[in-house]
Amino acid sequence: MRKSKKPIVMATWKHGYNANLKAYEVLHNNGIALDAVEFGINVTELDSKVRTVGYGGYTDDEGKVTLDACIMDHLGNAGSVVYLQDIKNPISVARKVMEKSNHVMLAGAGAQSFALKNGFEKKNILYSKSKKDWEEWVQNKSKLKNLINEDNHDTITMLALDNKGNLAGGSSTSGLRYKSHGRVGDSPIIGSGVFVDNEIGAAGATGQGEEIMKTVGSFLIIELLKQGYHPQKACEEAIKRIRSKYNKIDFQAAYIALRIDGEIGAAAIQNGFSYVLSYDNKTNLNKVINSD
Ligand code: SD4
Repeated sequence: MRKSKKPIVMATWKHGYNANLKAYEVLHNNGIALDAVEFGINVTELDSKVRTVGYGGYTDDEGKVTLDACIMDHLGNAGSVVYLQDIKNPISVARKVMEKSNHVMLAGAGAQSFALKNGFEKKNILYSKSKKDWEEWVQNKSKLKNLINEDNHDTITMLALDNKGNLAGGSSTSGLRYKSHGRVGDSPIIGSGVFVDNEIGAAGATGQGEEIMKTVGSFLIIELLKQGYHPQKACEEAIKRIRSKYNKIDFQAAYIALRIDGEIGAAAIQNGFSYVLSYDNKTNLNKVINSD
């Protein structure tokens, strides 16, 4: 398949806008897709207004912020951290795991100790508002509904294609709000949260991680692209695999996909999902309407 040599970046949710601007700037200056993904996602991780990524993220049910992230490059290399505490930029730690260790995934205290040995600083990432929100939630748990909008779902997942025709993808999250202590979602799982195959494309997810993991959604999309599906149809099919298991669905899950020729796709279980696309020096927020 012909490779697009025009830089493209896609990211989930509207907060992906600033992340995309950064990533696109990297690509525009002849940077590589991997840097674009890392530096773009860093923007969201450091923004305390984004409540389910990095600093500012909601806590788990015990009042702790635990972060998950993964990154994958055009050679099929991958790095991931799960249940990482007190480090502001999990996507950068994931990249270090990929580049400086013999492993793909590091968890918890081990991931943190690896980060500290590799130049990251230990910081309190429990934002005052997140602490207050958790304290209120503990007092009145029943009030929290399973929200399906960006107040609850806003993991950043980003896919980038650079001007050499190389792809990269990454994801970073504090996971579902008030998740069980110790719970890990799809976002740091290679093949579920993100998958990159430089022969054909990249795909990534956001939403209810349990459902994405059970269907290995991002890898599925890449396999469908290999079978000839357009990225839009591949995302829709991956959503169908989740939807077909339930009569009634009260959670959100969504996918984005980017093929090496520049074709894209996005699909979601519920209305309300949006993604940001940067291409041809333009950056736009796009709403995805559930086609059912
Ligand atoms: C998770 N997939 O931890 C993440 C949550 C998410 O938008 O994407 N929210 O399950």
